[in-house]
Amino acid sequence: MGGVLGFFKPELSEFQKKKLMHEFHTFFDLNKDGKLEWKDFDLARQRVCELSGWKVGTDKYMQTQEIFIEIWRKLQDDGDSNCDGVITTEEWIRMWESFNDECVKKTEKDVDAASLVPTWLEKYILYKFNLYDRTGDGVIDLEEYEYVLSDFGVPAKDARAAYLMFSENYNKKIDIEYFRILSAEYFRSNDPGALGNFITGKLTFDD
Ligand SMILES: [Ca+2]
Ligand SMILES: [Ca+2]
Repeated sequence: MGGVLGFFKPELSEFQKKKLMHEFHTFFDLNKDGKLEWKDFDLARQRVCELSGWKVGTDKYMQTQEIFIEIWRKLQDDGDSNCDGVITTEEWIRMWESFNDECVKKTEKDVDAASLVPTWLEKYILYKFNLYDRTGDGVIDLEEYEYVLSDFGVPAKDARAAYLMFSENYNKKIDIEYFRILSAEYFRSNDPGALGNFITGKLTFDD
């Protein structure tokens, strides 16, 4: 939206930072030690294989491993500014600020800057979609969404309320195209009315 109006601030708002920190703590920092390392991605990799029933040595298992190594490597390139193998919360926010800053420069070229995401995040969004889409029919339904989020500690009633919001009362199918739009809004948008704000099952960022 910012891109359309040609007005896009390089600094992140408190609202944007809260969304990013929520994502960091809930979905990325899986061992809950307050920092991101390969360990967290290795846990995510194991979790997706377990949830999907992919056994060690199968093609799916190997592919998942490659995808997670790639996501972590690219995220480290972008975010681990002191190259110590750890992404702290400060580095995480700084990475998003510099990405935001890069996007501001692109608005001059008529790009909708608010919909841009880093390349590692494109891969992460795809992983997340596949994690939710348990039956593999190309659409995330309410049951799948609720089930996967419960694994991350999100209460079922919050998951249901969030789904109702971003699916616009079940009128919109949550396919990969729509999921990508919602995810980009979550990570990038400063619009409190963006439906993508609800994609993680968190209903408010006022606290
Ligand atoms: Ca961690
Ligand atoms: Ca670091």
